[in-house]
Amino acid sequence: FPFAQKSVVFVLGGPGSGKGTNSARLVEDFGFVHLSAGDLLREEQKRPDSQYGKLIEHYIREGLIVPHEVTIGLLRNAMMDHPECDRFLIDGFPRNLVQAKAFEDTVCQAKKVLFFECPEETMLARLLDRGKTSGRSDDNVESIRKRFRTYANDTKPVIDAFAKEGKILTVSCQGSVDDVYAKTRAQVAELLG
Ligand code: UP5
Ligand code: MG
Repeated sequence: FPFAQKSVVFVLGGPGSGKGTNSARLVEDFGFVHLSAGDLLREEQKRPDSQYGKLIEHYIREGLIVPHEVTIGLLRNAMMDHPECDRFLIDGFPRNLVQAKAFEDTVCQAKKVLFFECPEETMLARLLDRGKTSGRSDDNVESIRKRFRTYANDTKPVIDAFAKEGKILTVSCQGSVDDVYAKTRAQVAELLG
């Protein structure tokens, strides 16, 4: 499977910054395949014969980063399920520098990184609101605080590293869903030419 010929855009930003919401709309407008690392981990966790179920459950509730071999394996398999597609949005990954290097060494380089910049208080409000109906084990105040800590300690350095490579496209998450998506769409339209 020729990963090197694929065009991969990482979608990063803090918990609740709008990665999933905007990725779903980019799929409609630009024909990306959207792979959320978190969604893939939650699906794997639910699979009755998964050897990783308990481990994933623990890491997600604690806001910790699942060992990258697991996540990269899921992402590779999901990419191979779409041999016809040459554009992938990889959402919520890589979350630390080790994961970033492992993916770029063994799968492929990212073309660009979409970064949703969002203040913590906005993310907190959105996640607590979503938590009323999401059923996600990590949409509660304690888990959200832990997710923020992991984001600041481990994921921000990934964004800084990609910024040094000139790969970051920043979108402010302030404004309505439609406003934020309009800014996102414009950045991606320019990227794809
Ligand atoms: N919303 C969105 N945009 C809005 C706007 N402009 N105005 C008002 N409301 C807006 O959005 C969050 C909520 O805000 C929604 O209710 C939405 O309607 C509203 P969403 O688009 O879902 O934001 P997103 O950034 O996708 O938030 P998510 O909670 O998915 O981010 P996380 O990064 O926390 O979650 P993820 O699923 O990526 O990861 C979960 C866990 O999995 C991690 O904490 C970690 O434990 C584990 N994980 C790994 O270990 N490794 C990985 O590589 C990936 C994940
Ligand atoms: Mg998400």
